[in-house]
Amino acid sequence: MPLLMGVVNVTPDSFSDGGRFVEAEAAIDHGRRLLAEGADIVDVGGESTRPGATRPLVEEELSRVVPVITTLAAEGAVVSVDTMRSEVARAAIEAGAGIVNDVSGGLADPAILDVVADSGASYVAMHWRGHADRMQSLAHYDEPGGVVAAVVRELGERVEAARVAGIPDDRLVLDPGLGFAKTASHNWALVAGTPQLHALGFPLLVGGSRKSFLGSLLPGPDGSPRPVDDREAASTALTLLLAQRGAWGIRVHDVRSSADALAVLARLEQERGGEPRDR
Ligand code: PMM
Repeated sequence: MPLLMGVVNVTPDSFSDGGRFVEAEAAIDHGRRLLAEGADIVDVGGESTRPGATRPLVEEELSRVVPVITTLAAEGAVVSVDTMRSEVARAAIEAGAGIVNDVSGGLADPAILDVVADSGASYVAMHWRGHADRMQSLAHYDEPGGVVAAVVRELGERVEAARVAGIPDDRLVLDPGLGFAKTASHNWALVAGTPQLHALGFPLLVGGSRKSFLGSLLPGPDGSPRPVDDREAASTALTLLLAQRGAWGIRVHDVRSSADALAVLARLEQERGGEPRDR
């Protein structure tokens, strides 16, 4: 069964004026809950990468994530840090993070690859073409083979960069980056294209939970996309099919529903005597 990576966003909560300590405590509690619900990894991030988001200062990002990582790692959790910045990756590893989840695959701050290489951490290289303020203008995939061929080629380049920096292959995970410089149909093509992604020869992490392509799949009577907080059943369905397609890890907001779905699949596989899955 794939690993479940539970999302812990440490971004300012507009409903709370309790300041930094309250924000960290809320994130730590949330992380603990996700672990209790069956998360294998908690992914702690201090920068929103939603389309159009602006970037926090590096000091701001550090002060958001480090206390949360320190506490959760000290309690024995496997923690990944969701960052594109080498300074944040370094501090996070010192605080106990075992995985650096870089949505830019080393393109935003190439020094992050050296930081990872010098540590024992694993590295998730996601497919990315540019920061959130301009990424939707980069969603063009005109080469033969379309988005799947382009993502395979561009992820292959990130593998080379990681190798040059000295990151061993057995510490590398790849991610097609659903929603990052991708339209809804690009995302579906990538979900359907997992066999080509697997052919790169690395474990695959996929994050589709609550993303807008699920919202546009499920429009309301007036044609407007399903709101973000009402995409859970579709997110769970996606977990199940990514598991059947051989994903190594699945990044989700609601761990409980995905863990339940994986329990159903595991039980069926047990019944079938471990027959290989369809990809
Ligand atoms: N998506 C988001 C943030 N980090 N990391 C990986 N590896 N893969 C993803 O798809 C991914 C990510 C953005 O999603 P959110 O704003 O819903 O957390």
